[in-house]
Amino acid sequence: MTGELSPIDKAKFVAAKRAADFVEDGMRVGLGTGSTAAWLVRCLGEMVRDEGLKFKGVPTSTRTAELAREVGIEVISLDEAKWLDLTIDGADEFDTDLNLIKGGGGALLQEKIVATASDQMVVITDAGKEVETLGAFPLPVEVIPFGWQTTHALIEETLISMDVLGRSATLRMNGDRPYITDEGNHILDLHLQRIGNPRQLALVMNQMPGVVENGLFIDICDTVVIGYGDGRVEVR
Ligand code: ABF
Repeated sequence: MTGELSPIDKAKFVAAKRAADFVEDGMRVGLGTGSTAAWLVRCLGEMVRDEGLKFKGVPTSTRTAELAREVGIEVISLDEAKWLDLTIDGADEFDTDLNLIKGGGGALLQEKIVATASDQMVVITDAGKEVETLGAFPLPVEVIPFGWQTTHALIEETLISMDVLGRSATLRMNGDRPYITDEGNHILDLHLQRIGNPRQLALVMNQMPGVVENGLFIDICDTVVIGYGDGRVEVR
Protein backbone atom coordinates (compact mmCIF):
# COMPACT_ATOMS: atom_id res chain seq x y z
CA MET A 1 0.00 0.00 0.00
CA THR A 2 2.87 2.39 0.77
CA GLY A 3 5.74 1.76 -1.70
CA GLU A 4 8.59 4.27 -1.30
CA LEU A 5 7.26 7.22 0.73
CA SER A 6 8.69 10.70 1.27
CA PRO A 7 9.43 11.48 4.96
CA ILE A 8 6.28 13.61 5.24
CA ASP A 9 4.05 10.92 3.76
CA LYS A 10 5.71 8.31 5.95
CA ALA A 11 4.97 10.48 9.00
CA LYS A 12 1.32 10.79 7.97
CA PHE A 13 1.08 7.07 7.22
CA VAL A 14 2.55 5.86 10.54
CA ALA A 15 0.29 8.23 12.50
CA ALA A 16 -2.75 6.99 10.58
CA LYS A 17 -1.77 3.35 11.02
CA ARG A 18 -1.31 3.74 14.77
CA ALA A 19 -4.66 5.54 15.11
CA ALA A 20 -6.43 2.80 13.17
CA ASP A 21 -5.80 0.57 16.22
CA PHE A 22 -8.24 2.77 18.18
CA VAL A 23 -11.08 1.35 16.07
CA GLU A 24 -12.82 -1.69 17.57
CA ASP A 25 -15.55 -4.03 16.38
CA GLY A 26 -19.02 -2.52 16.54
CA MET A 27 -17.88 1.11 16.72
CA ARG A 28 -19.37 4.02 14.80
CA VAL A 29 -16.40 6.06 13.62
CA GLY A 30 -16.12 9.53 12.07
CA LEU A 31 -13.70 9.46 9.15
CA GLY A 32 -11.78 12.69 8.52
CA THR A 33 -10.72 14.36 5.29
CA GLY A 34 -7.30 15.15 3.81
CA SER A 35 -4.20 13.17 2.87
CA THR A 36 -3.51 11.89 6.43
CA ALA A 37 -7.12 10.83 6.87
CA ALA A 38 -6.97 9.12 3.47
CA TRP A 39 -4.13 6.92 4.83
CA LEU A 40 -6.35 6.07 7.79
CA VAL A 41 -9.25 5.09 5.56
CA ARG A 42 -6.95 2.84 3.50
CA CYS A 43 -5.54 1.20 6.67
CA LEU A 44 -9.06 0.61 8.00
CA GLY A 45 -10.08 -0.84 4.64
CA GLU A 46 -7.22 -3.34 4.93
CA MET A 47 -8.28 -4.23 8.47
CA VAL A 48 -11.85 -4.84 7.27
CA ARG A 49 -10.62 -7.03 4.44
CA ASP A 50 -7.76 -8.93 6.14
CA GLU A 51 -8.74 -9.00 9.81
CA GLY A 52 -12.54 -8.98 9.57
CA LEU A 53 -12.85 -5.68 11.48
CA LYS A 54 -16.53 -4.67 11.62
CA PHE A 55 -17.40 -1.03 12.13
CA LYS A 56 -19.49 1.71 10.54
CA GLY A 57 -17.88 4.86 9.17
CA VAL A 58 -19.35 8.35 8.95
CA PRO A 59 -17.37 10.32 6.36
CA THR A 60 -16.76 14.06 6.68
CA SER A 61 -16.75 14.78 2.92
CA THR A 62 -17.83 13.32 -0.39
CA ARG A 63 -14.12 12.59 -1.10
CA THR A 64 -13.79 10.49 2.04
CA ALA A 65 -17.14 8.77 1.43
CA GLU A 66 -15.98 7.67 -2.03
CA LEU A 67 -12.64 6.37 -0.75
CA ALA A 68 -14.24 4.57 2.21
CA ARG A 69 -16.72 2.74 -0.04
CA GLU A 70 -13.92 1.92 -2.48
CA VAL A 71 -11.87 0.18 0.25
CA GLY A 72 -14.86 -1.76 1.60
CA ILE A 73 -15.86 0.24 4.69
CA GLU A 74 -19.58 0.29 5.53
CA VAL A 75 -20.60 3.93 5.23
CA ILE A 76 -23.57 5.44 7.07
CA SER A 77 -24.72 9.03 7.54
CA LEU A 78 -24.36 10.93 10.81
CA ASP A 79 -28.15 10.93 11.15
CA GLU A 80 -28.17 7.15 10.88
CA ALA A 81 -25.35 6.85 13.42
CA LYS A 82 -26.78 9.59 15.72
CA TRP A 83 -23.72 9.46 17.96
CA LEU A 84 -20.17 8.26 17.34
CA ASP A 85 -17.70 6.38 19.51
CA LEU A 86 -14.72 7.99 17.88
CA THR A 87 -13.63 10.38 15.13
CA ILE A 88 -10.16 10.29 13.60
CA ASP A 89 -9.16 13.26 11.46
CA GLY A 90 -6.19 15.32 10.32
CA ALA A 91 -5.44 18.96 11.15
CA ASP A 92 -3.53 21.92 9.77
CA GLU A 93 -2.08 23.07 13.12
CA PHE A 94 -2.26 21.92 16.73
CA ASP A 95 -0.99 23.55 19.90
CA THR A 96 0.02 22.17 23.30
CA ASP A 97 -3.59 22.39 24.57
CA LEU A 98 -4.64 20.27 21.55
CA ASN A 99 -6.58 23.17 20.05
CA LEU A 100 -6.58 22.98 16.27
CA ILE A 101 -6.86 24.85 13.02
CA LYS A 102 -8.68 22.74 10.45
CA GLY A 103 -10.28 23.38 7.10
CA GLY A 104 -7.30 23.69 4.76
CA GLY A 105 -8.94 20.80 2.91
CA GLY A 106 -12.27 22.65 2.80
CA ALA A 107 -14.30 20.18 4.90
CA LEU A 108 -14.29 22.00 8.25
CA LEU A 109 -18.07 22.20 8.65
CA GLN A 110 -18.81 18.49 8.40
CA GLU A 111 -15.57 17.76 10.28
CA LYS A 112 -16.64 19.91 13.23
CA ILE A 113 -20.19 18.52 13.32
CA VAL A 114 -18.89 14.94 13.21
CA ALA A 115 -16.09 15.49 15.78
CA THR A 116 -18.48 17.23 18.17
CA ALA A 117 -20.89 14.29 17.92
CA SER A 118 -18.17 11.85 19.04
CA ASP A 119 -17.19 10.52 22.45
CA GLN A 120 -13.56 10.91 21.47
CA MET A 121 -11.64 12.81 18.79
CA VAL A 122 -8.20 11.61 17.75
CA VAL A 123 -6.08 13.82 15.49
CA ILE A 124 -3.48 12.27 13.21
CA THR A 125 -0.68 14.49 12.07
CA ASP A 126 2.96 14.81 11.11
CA ALA A 127 5.19 16.56 13.64
CA GLY A 128 5.56 19.69 11.49
CA LYS A 129 2.05 20.86 12.37
CA GLU A 130 2.76 21.48 16.05
CA VAL A 131 2.88 25.20 16.95
CA GLU A 132 3.24 27.21 20.11
CA THR A 133 0.51 29.63 19.03
CA LEU A 134 -2.09 28.92 16.36
CA GLY A 135 -2.39 31.20 13.37
CA ALA A 136 0.54 30.86 10.97
CA PHE A 137 -1.75 28.62 8.92
CA PRO A 138 -4.55 30.79 7.48
CA LEU A 139 -7.78 30.28 9.43
CA PRO A 140 -10.58 29.00 7.18
CA VAL A 141 -14.04 30.46 7.75
CA GLU A 142 -17.00 28.98 5.85
CA VAL A 143 -19.49 31.64 4.71
CA ILE A 144 -22.71 31.43 2.72
CA PRO A 145 -22.41 32.74 -0.86
CA PHE A 146 -25.24 35.28 -0.40
CA GLY A 147 -23.62 38.62 0.41
CA TRP A 148 -20.21 37.06 0.99
CA GLN A 149 -18.46 40.36 0.23
CA THR A 150 -20.43 42.02 3.02
CA THR A 151 -19.49 39.18 5.36
CA HIS A 152 -15.88 39.55 4.23
CA ALA A 153 -15.90 43.28 5.06
CA LEU A 154 -17.55 42.61 8.43
CA ILE A 155 -14.89 40.02 9.31
CA GLU A 156 -12.06 42.40 8.42
CA GLU A 157 -13.62 45.24 10.46
CA THR A 158 -14.06 42.90 13.42
CA LEU A 159 -10.44 41.75 13.24
CA ILE A 160 -9.32 45.39 13.33
CA SER A 161 -11.54 46.12 16.34
CA MET A 162 -10.14 43.05 18.12
CA ASP A 163 -6.61 44.22 17.36
CA VAL A 164 -5.70 40.88 15.79
CA LEU A 165 -2.30 41.02 14.09
CA GLY A 166 -2.94 40.11 10.44
CA ARG A 167 -6.28 41.37 9.19
CA SER A 168 -6.72 40.29 5.64
CA ALA A 169 -9.16 37.64 4.51
CA THR A 170 -9.03 36.12 1.04
CA LEU A 171 -11.72 34.24 -0.83
CA ARG A 172 -10.54 30.68 -1.52
CA MET A 173 -10.53 29.96 -5.24
CA ASN A 174 -10.71 26.83 -7.33
CA GLY A 175 -9.02 27.94 -10.56
CA ASP A 176 -10.83 31.13 -11.60
CA ARG A 177 -13.99 30.38 -9.58
CA PRO A 178 -14.72 30.58 -5.87
CA TYR A 179 -14.18 27.28 -4.06
CA ILE A 180 -17.49 25.60 -3.21
CA THR A 181 -17.72 23.37 -0.13
CA ASP A 182 -19.78 20.17 0.10
CA GLU A 183 -22.52 22.30 1.66
CA GLY A 184 -22.47 24.79 -1.22
CA ASN A 185 -20.66 27.57 0.68
CA HIS A 186 -17.51 29.65 0.15
CA ILE A 187 -14.39 29.80 2.33
CA LEU A 188 -12.58 32.93 3.47
CA ASP A 189 -9.00 32.30 4.62
CA LEU A 190 -7.94 34.67 7.41
CA HIS A 191 -4.24 35.55 7.38
CA LEU A 192 -3.72 36.27 11.05
CA GLN A 193 -0.11 35.17 11.74
CA ARG A 194 -0.85 34.61 15.41
CA ILE A 195 -4.13 33.96 17.25
CA GLY A 196 -3.66 35.19 20.82
CA ASN A 197 -7.09 34.10 22.06
CA PRO A 198 -8.47 31.32 19.83
CA ARG A 199 -11.48 30.64 22.07
CA GLN A 200 -12.64 34.25 21.86
CA LEU A 201 -12.00 34.48 18.11
CA ALA A 202 -13.97 31.28 17.46
CA LEU A 203 -16.96 32.67 19.38
CA VAL A 204 -16.82 36.08 17.69
CA MET A 205 -16.58 34.57 14.20
CA ASN A 206 -19.59 32.33 14.70
CA GLN A 207 -21.76 35.23 15.86
CA MET A 208 -21.47 37.01 12.52
CA PRO A 209 -24.35 36.82 10.07
CA GLY A 210 -23.17 34.96 6.97
CA VAL A 211 -20.58 32.87 8.82
CA VAL A 212 -21.48 29.20 8.96
CA GLU A 213 -18.47 27.87 10.87
CA ASN A 214 -14.80 28.56 11.53
CA GLY A 215 -11.82 26.21 11.50
CA LEU A 216 -10.84 26.65 15.15
CA PHE A 217 -11.45 23.41 17.07
CA ILE A 218 -11.30 24.37 20.74
CA ASP A 219 -11.55 21.65 23.41
CA ILE A 220 -12.71 19.10 20.84
CA CYS A 221 -9.56 17.01 20.31
CA ASP A 222 -8.75 14.47 23.06
CA THR A 223 -5.67 12.74 21.66
CA VAL A 224 -3.08 13.53 19.04
CA VAL A 225 -1.09 10.85 17.26
CA ILE A 226 2.08 12.37 15.84
CA GLY A 227 4.07 10.64 13.11
CA TYR A 228 7.73 11.33 12.30
CA GLY A 229 9.57 10.91 9.01
CA ASP A 230 11.77 8.15 10.49
CA GLY A 231 8.72 6.06 11.34
CA ARG A 232 8.41 6.93 15.04
CA VAL A 233 4.97 7.63 16.50
CA GLU A 234 4.06 9.58 19.61
CA VAL A 235 0.62 9.54 21.24
CA ARG A 236 -0.35 12.51 23.44
C1 ABF B 1 -8.43 17.84 7.09
O1 ABF B 1 -7.41 17.81 6.14
C2 ABF B 1 -8.53 19.23 7.42
O2 ABF B 1 -9.24 19.74 8.43
C3 ABF B 1 -7.16 19.75 7.32
O3 ABF B 1 -7.41 20.99 6.74
C4 ABF B 1 -6.51 18.85 6.35
C5 ABF B 1 -5.18 18.28 6.73
O4 ABF B 1 -4.68 17.80 5.54
P1 ABF B 1 -3.53 16.78 5.37
O5 ABF B 1 -3.83 15.59 6.21
O6 ABF B 1 -3.59 16.50 3.90
O7 ABF B 1 -2.27 17.49 5.76
O8 ABF B 1 -8.12 17.05 8.17
